[in-house]
Formats: sequence, structure tokens, C-alpha cells
Amino acid sequence: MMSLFEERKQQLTEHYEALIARRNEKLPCGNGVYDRYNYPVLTAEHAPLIWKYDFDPNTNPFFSERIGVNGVFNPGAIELNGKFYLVARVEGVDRKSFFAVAESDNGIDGFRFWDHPLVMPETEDPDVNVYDMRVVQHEDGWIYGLFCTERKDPEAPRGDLSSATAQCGIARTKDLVTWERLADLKTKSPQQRNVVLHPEFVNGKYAFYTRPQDGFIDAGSGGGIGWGLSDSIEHAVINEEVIVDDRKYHTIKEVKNGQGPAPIKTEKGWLHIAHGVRNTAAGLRYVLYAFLSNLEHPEVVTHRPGGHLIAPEGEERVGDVSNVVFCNGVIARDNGEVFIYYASSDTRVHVATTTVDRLLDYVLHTPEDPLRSYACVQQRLDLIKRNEQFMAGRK
Ligand code: M1P
Repeated sequence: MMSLFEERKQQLTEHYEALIARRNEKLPCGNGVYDRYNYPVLTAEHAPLIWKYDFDPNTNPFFSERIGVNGVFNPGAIELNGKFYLVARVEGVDRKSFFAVAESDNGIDGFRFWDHPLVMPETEDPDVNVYDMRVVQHEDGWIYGLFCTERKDPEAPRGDLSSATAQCGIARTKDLVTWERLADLKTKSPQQRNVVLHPEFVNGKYAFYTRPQDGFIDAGSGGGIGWGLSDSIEHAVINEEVIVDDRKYHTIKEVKNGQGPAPIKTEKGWLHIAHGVRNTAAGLRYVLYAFLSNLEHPEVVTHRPGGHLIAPEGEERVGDVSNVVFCNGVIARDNGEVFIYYASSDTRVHVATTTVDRLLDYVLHTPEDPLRSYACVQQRLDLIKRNEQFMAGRK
């Protein structure tokens, strides 16, 4: 008879392999801008069993989990040599996040984590928590990972064990395996999250999208997507930070917003995916939105489609931090395909597929938010009128 250890090991291994082998399916009846898929591409269950279980029956007779994984979300993304890589935020049951690389041949299913999580070297001021890496292939030849490094707030009053400071950690690699940690970004803001490296030099300098904020959660008087230049990447310093996409009253980004992945270069400009946060009686609601900026001046926004691009739907609405979609990873392929990796409710990762043409059509032809109900009705009446005229003309 098989021991309990062997029985459980076999069952869990079969379950794990079936999960990785499961084909994903495009969902019908999308909105035309992008397609959603039936299954998440990465979940806590995708964490390899050897990360969680002691495989020695002498020390683990019941094949019990030893170090659990709570969630897998907010991945950076990159395509290298025709393979799709996600550098995911893996959160242990101890609440600490770390990075790990998952690889797939087609970008929509079959994602399998590499055997070892990524080892991110520390600076002299050790990180307590690291998360939300933006992976950028820069024109200087390096692949950079910019991420949030969180530490206990040294100014926090005694007994306050929640206040933290968030800053931007920077590391670089050539192969996603070995990472060189550089100095954290320095800006004048007391807190920074959602910092993203622009993939090209601007005026010969490294260019950053930032998100200055007063507090760890609250943007306070700060917020908005910022922009700044630095002479160096090894010791990056932004002396002047300007806001390029502001928060606005009664919009999807009234509370805060942040650049998602590095923008996609297109003929019409830089295509950005960002997240916007609004308040509700049920807490904060995070959605994704898109905008376009000028090719020569990436800090100048030229088109701002109103409303959200992706909002949480169905099971996406529920998780550790419910009513959240968040994106810090996108893959734009040479053939024009775009894979948007978005996480739902700080729990799991999904993919939405589209093309540069479809996204450009969306940003160029979706009207801006006119900011008042009356003006929104006028906007919709205008669409209806044009449709009626077009349809009458065809009869
Ligand atoms: O919980 C939702 C998101 O909250 C933070 O994003 P922001 O700084 O814009 O509020 C981040 O912690 C992010 O990881 C998380 O998904």
C-alpha cells in the first residue's frame, strides 16, 4: 500500500502538472479593444511544489506544506528569443513578496516557474518587502527591473507597526537570472511607487515615470504620474519632477494613479497603460486606463481616452485586496500583437490580448472624459445621432 506521503505527493504532482498543461481559451464577445481569457495565467497554485513542501519522508511524513504561497500577481513582462517571461510578485504566507520568473512558449498558457525564485541583492539599507517590478529592455543594452522597495518608516511613532516608506529599487540583468542591484532612485518626494524607466534616452539622459506621494497609501497633495531625468542609472537622481498625467475630481483616477509598464513605441506616439484609483463605499477601486504621448516628448500627453480600459470582472473582483486590477507588464511583439498581463485583486495574473492597431484605434477615437454628467450625455447623444444618420442613409 502506498504511504500517505507518497499518495499525497503523487496527487499534488498530478494536479500541478494538469494545471500547467491546461489550455487557455479566449472568451467570446469582447469589447473589440482586447480579448480576455477564461483562466488566469498565474496563480498561487502555479508555485512549484519544491518551493513549498519538504520532499523528505523522514522529515515530512505527511507531505505537509512547510512554506506556503499566498498569491502571485503584478508581474513585469518581457519577450526574449521568442519566449514569454513574467517576473511575478510572489507573496508568501508570511506576507513578504519576492520575485520569480515564469516562462511560456505562447504567452497565454503553460506558464511554469523556474526552479528557483529570483535572488535580488540588497542595498546597505535592506528592503523589508519588494514588489511590482517593471522590466524594461533599455536602449543601453541592459534589461532593467524597477520595483518598489518598502521599509518600516523610521519616523513612525512608537507602536505604529504599519507605517512604511516606499521607494524605487533598481536592478539590471542580461538574462533574468543574475541581477546587479544599483542604488535606489533619489527624488525629492518622501515616497515613490510605480516608478518606470522609459526604454530610450531622452536628451541623453535616463528618463523615469514616477509617482510622488506624501504617504505610504495616500497620495495626499502629491500623486499623478510624474516625469524626471537622471544623468546616471547607477546612482539615479531626479532633481526636477513634473506631473504629466494628473489626478482629477470624480474620475477613475481621483485618488491616485500610476504608470503601468514602460510605454509601447508606435508610429503615432508612446502608448501607455496606467492604473487609476477611485474611492467607493466599499474601499478603493483600481482600474486600468490608457493614454498616448508624443514620440519626441514622451512627457507630453496627446490623447486621453475617458474612462477605464480594463476593470475587474467576475472572479477578478475578489481577492486579498478586492476590486483591483493592476498592470505592470506588457509584451508588444514585432508582429504588432500586444499581451497585457494584469493582476486581479492582488491575488492572480490574467492576460488580455490585442494589437497595437486596436489600442491606437482606442486611444485615438475614444472621447476624453468631459467631467460632467450633462456633457457625457451630449457625447453619447452625438454618437447615437451619427449612428442613426448612418443607418438611415443605408436603408
Ligand atoms: O492593492 C492595490 C495596489 O496598491 C498599490 O498600488 P498604488 O501604489 O497605486 O496604490 C501597490 O501596492 C500594488 O502592488 C497593489 O496591487
